[in-house]
Amino acid sequence: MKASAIARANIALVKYWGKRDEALVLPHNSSLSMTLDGLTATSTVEFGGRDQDQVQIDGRFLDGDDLARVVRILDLVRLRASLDARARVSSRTDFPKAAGLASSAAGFAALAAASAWAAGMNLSAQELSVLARHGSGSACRSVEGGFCEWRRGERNDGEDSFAVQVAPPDHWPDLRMVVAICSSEPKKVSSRDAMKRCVETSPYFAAWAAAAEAAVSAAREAVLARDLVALGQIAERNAFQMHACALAADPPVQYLLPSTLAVIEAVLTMRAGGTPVYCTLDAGPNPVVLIDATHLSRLEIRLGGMPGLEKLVPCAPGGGVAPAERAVF
Ligand code: 2P0
Repeated sequence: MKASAIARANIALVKYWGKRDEALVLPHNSSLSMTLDGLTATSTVEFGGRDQDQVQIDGRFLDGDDLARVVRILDLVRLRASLDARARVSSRTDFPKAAGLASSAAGFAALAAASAWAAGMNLSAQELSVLARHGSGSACRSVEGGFCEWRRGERNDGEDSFAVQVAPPDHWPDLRMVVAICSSEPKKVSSRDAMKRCVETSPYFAAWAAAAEAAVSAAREAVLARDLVALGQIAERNAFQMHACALAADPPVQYLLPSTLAVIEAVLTMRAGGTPVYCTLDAGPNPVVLIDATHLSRLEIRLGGMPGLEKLVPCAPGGGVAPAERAVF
């Protein structure tokens, strides 16, 4: 009744931003992401031997809403496995949380797999993706490696809302997503609250969702063709559209720092100078730069020493959830 899983973060090239059903975590639009080879979360789950669920992340015991999100996954697993036992859960992440990096995606993908395996269930990738989605929307895209498309689905019960792999990691091994860490402080407004505010108040929300839905098939074709120029244009435009939608919310959702804009400016300048380089930006101040591995050192030189830029974290395409070699406990 004990199992451990490792999963990796993903960064969206076409973003998920806005829920049509908050309880079931169903998105308004489909999205497409790359699973990263670094930035991992490991989760160990053990059922039995206690009278209530106990959950730790990086040594901290969860309570309130954070605990409820994990218990929701455990409850779904217990229901499906006809299991009554409470669980001990402990997860460990190797990157800064709540800094615009998708730690919840890796964490909930690892949790979904570890809890299903600990309950003795051998679920398909699709079933794990649905399960992970209940914890955090973007987690459904970290179940598989490489390039994944989360299809929004049409059903009210969410059973057709899961991610599928578009291409495995070795399809495009030279693509890099370079996380430019401008701040590793927790963000002021969570993605969950920010996207809710956008759905409810941004006059641009409908336009955002329609444009993002249309961008997914174009992004899929660009991934399959390994076309960095096409993919970069789609991803960059999509990220700016998401932030435009967020800035137009009431009150505005503003994640950008001066150093965020400086990195974006540097990327635009490099591109004007002939280097194929693009950026995307999640719900936080840390731009993620898309570039081919052969041009990585050029980027590092260009951004090196930039005020306010803490660190560059280059990531290649990574794998999906897998049994962890070392348990957290
Ligand atoms: C994404 N983000 O597609 C987008 C882009 C942030 C910006 O998915 O409320 O932590 O738990 O479903 O998955 C972050 O949102 O939100 C996210 P919930 P989640 O990666």
